[in-house]
Amino acid sequence: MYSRRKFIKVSAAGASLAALSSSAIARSTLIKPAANYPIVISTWDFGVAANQEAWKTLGNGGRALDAVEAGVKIPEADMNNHSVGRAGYPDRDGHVTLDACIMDELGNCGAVAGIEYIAHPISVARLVMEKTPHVMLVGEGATQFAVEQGFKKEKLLTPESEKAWKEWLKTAKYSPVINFENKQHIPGNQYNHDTIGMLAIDAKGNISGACTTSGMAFKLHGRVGDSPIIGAGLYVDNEIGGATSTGVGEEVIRNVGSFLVVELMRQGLSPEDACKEAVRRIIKKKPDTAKEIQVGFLAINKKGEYGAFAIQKGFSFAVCNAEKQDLIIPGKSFY
Ligand code: SD4
Repeated sequence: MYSRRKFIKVSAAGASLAALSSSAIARSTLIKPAANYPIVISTWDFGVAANQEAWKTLGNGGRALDAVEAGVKIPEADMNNHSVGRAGYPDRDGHVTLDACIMDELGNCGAVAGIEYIAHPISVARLVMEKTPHVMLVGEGATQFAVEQGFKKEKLLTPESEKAWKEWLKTAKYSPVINFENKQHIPGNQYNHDTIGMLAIDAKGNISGACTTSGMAFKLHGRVGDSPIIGAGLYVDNEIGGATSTGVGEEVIRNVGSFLVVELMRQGLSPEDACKEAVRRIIKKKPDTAKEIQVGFLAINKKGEYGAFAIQKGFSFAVCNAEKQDLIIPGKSFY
């Protein structure tokens, strides 16, 4: 565990580093030295376990990038989580296709979309970032790359997921359930969507983020949501902050949601107000659609302040820092 003394020392070093780099930043976003980090936040209450895993890295002075990768691998591996990773629900044709992206403090990023047979898409996304000249690999090419990198190719469709898919096929009605992420424990529920988006600031004040999902359950084969798209499902600017999203990805992509949230923070909005404004734009563009769906944004700024906002009530997020490792906060919403 990270000692309080060491924490203060490293935080102070991080804050002065941050202050140094702030000379390049617009005046409105000048950073006050603050000891609000290390910190990690993530979407939904299942983010608690993911945050705690990330904290093992952050609390020991590790890098935010390593923390977010390790953190989101927890729901990716969770056999009870039917919307992220291994046990994710399949698409309309019975394929489990996963989307993920990752972004670091230097603006490096990597992503995979529609990857099949690989349980940890976030780690493949990281290798796309680190080992290729590209940002995103999709479908078979992404799987091929993963196998070349030593990932195990395995069948991901679990008997439970297959059963749910066959049940869904009886009506084959595609209608995302609002806040499905919080309802997974309810037997017989309709399973439609879920994502973990995670943002961390390490002791040096550096920000990274990760986002991973199986996307909307029973989607068309080949459908890609916002989660692996840099700027939509995730965006990090180390001078300003980071943002991530959850919910119906099409509406997030239309508004380049996470990039928008970061840009709004650059203009001086608090994380919560920036998320609120991004949600407001989604509602304004398609008010009727918005009544039927959920979209939530989560953001953190360079000072370690965080906030969230969603279309519908029921969105929550998890926070972990030196003081408390299992905080769940209800997100505010318009409806
Ligand atoms: C998607 N945004 O594929 C994802 C799904 C999601 O909470 O976030 N669900 O559109």
